[in-house]
Amino acid sequence: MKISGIELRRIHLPLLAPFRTSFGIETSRDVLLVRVVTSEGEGWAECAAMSEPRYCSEYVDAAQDVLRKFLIPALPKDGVNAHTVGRVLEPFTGHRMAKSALETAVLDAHLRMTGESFGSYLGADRNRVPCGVSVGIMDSIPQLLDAVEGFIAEGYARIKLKIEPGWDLEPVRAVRERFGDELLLQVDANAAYTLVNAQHLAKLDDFGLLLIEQPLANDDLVQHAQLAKLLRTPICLDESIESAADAAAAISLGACSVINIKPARVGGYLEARRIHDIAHAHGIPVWCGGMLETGIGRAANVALAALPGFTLPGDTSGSSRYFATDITEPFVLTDGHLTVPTGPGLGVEPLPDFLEEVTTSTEWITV
Ligand code: SMG
Ligand code: MG
Repeated sequence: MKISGIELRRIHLPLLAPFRTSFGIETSRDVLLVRVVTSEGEGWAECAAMSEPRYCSEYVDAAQDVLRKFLIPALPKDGVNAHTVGRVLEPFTGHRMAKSALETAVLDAHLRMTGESFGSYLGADRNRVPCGVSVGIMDSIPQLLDAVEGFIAEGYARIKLKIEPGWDLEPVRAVRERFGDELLLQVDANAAYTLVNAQHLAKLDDFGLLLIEQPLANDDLVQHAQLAKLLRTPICLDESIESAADAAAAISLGACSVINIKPARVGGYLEARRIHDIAHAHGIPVWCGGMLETGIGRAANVALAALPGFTLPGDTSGSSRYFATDITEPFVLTDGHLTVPTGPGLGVEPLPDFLEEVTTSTEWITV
């Protein structure tokens, strides 16, 4: 496969409702799309980087910059596939979301050429996946209960509540009391606490949560291991796990007993599958995280979520949880599940007219 060039396209999509986490509020998405044009056809991917470096150090302008200046120029002229992309990008430190987008677009082009779907390529063993929904921090408990009630009515298989100091025990208690012990419920702190808060976090043990996600700072593996000894609620790591090596370290330290796998955070779907394999071999359940993706990113995430080790519902919600109109055919929740696309590659593509409508810039880079 020979790459002739790569288009970096920015789109702007308003979110249907603001999404508040412990690190900030997202009201719209400024998404970088990567389109690889090869001798055999095209491939698409979405870069998960947000507008500001809050969830992690990457942000969308920087991702476009590093792709333009370093990552795309490093690609070989010919004979490129997803594995070679990973290898040639290895010397560049960090920038995993940018790397993931490039590798995924090349993989999509390759799979469209061979006619295989992402799910089949990655090793999916199911044709649909149960889905959860991540519920942001709200202004009041009644507002939160209304939101959760709506998601349960839509059929979501589990609820994740975003928490932060001052918005933790009360919202969890209120949701438990209102919706009962059967509801699959978990929380995500996005690194908002320190080990000093251990006694407070231990009070969450009373609520039968599936897990607490990323309570402490991203680089605090050792302290997560200490916290794990003080809580009955299982600790799940998100931000802390940037590679298969990180996953192996976290598991052997006892820093987590569950892993949220986000392909973008770890540099792509190949590394995501390695993490899945390591976790599966250790009996550590994994689930697929989300970065408020459009249908392009969602398609690949849903395929990954169909691998055998993904035993917990992911943050792979339907398109209508995010956008009035998605840039692909929408992903629609049916009976709490999304269907794994079966067409070649991602199995979805942007709808051309709507894509043009939401595009804010395009840049063409000849390879
Ligand atoms: O895609 O539904 C989604 C969002 C899921 O909560 C979610 N993501 O830490 O897991 C997480 C956050 C990171 C993105 S917040 C802007
Ligand atoms: Mg998280």
